[in-house]
Amino acid sequence: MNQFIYGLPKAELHLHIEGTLEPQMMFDLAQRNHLSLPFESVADVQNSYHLSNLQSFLDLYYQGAQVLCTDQDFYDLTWAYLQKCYQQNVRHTEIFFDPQTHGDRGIDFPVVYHGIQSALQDAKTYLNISSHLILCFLRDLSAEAAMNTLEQALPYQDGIIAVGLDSAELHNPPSKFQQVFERAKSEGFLTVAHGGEEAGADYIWSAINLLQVSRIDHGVRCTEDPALVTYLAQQQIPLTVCPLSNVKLGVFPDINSHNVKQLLELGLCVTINSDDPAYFGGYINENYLAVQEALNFTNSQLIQLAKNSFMASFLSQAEKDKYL
Ligand code: ES4
Ligand code: ZN
Repeated sequence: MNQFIYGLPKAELHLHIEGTLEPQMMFDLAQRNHLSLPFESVADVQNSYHLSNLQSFLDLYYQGAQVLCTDQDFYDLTWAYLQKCYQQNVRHTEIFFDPQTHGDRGIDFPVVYHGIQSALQDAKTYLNISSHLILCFLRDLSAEAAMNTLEQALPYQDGIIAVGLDSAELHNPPSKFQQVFERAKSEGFLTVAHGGEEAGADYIWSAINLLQVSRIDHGVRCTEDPALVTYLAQQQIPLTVCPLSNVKLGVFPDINSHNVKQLLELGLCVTINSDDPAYFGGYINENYLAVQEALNFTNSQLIQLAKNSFMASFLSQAEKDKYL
């Protein structure tokens, strides 16, 4: 089974590049940038990861991201993730980045962008891995700050396919960003949004109706509203599900209770992804393996999940057809 999952060609559609910062790299980059960390050792970092909900994770994630300073740092971070993709037969990846996490501590947009983008270009050349970049707005910051970030991104639009919404979901509904997303769409960006992770089905509805998203990131709480499940199935609006993340952050009490198999069997276009693999205990194959062990997918269901990942991607139809 392990080999079967490893061998499947996959696309990853829900991956925060800052969430791939492994403790060893956190230490290396802190040293390179002459920054001190509140940890004694790599093991100490791992032991500090007591995650209980989204906010407890975000606090660690934003703290960790502070070691990322130069374009080389962003290159090294991204390149390490892309090597994982190569090892795990991820042929295409759509990566979120959070420019506000860096801009707010004086790291300018072009530094972040160029570091990530040059690793993506090298991955195409040397690893034959294709990619897209998705700019995420931090939804706990203001709509004005998001608009400002969008304006900073306009000169780099050729390399950014979509905008998304991440960070603390509760009390930060999609409606807060309706104008920003309208501007983004008018500039030619596609849209996605996290939804139905911490908050309920109403946030998924408003991401669809107010932000016209192409996909919902997470979306697992859609089952609280049968009419929404029917709509997602009919419209084949993809959900980018992240099983290990959901268990670590208490969205489900354990992996056996995860609803990803139920969603697949209800006819939804669900995909499996890793979210923040350095924090949640595994990259994409570990996510596939965890749900396979707990929920017993058939081989054809596993193939369906992998095909869904290409179908739900922002590749052109001709590029998708190579994998379907
Ligand atoms: C995130 Cl799991 C998750 N949810 C919301 N925002 C995020 N940013 C990074 N990981
Ligand atoms: Zn996420």
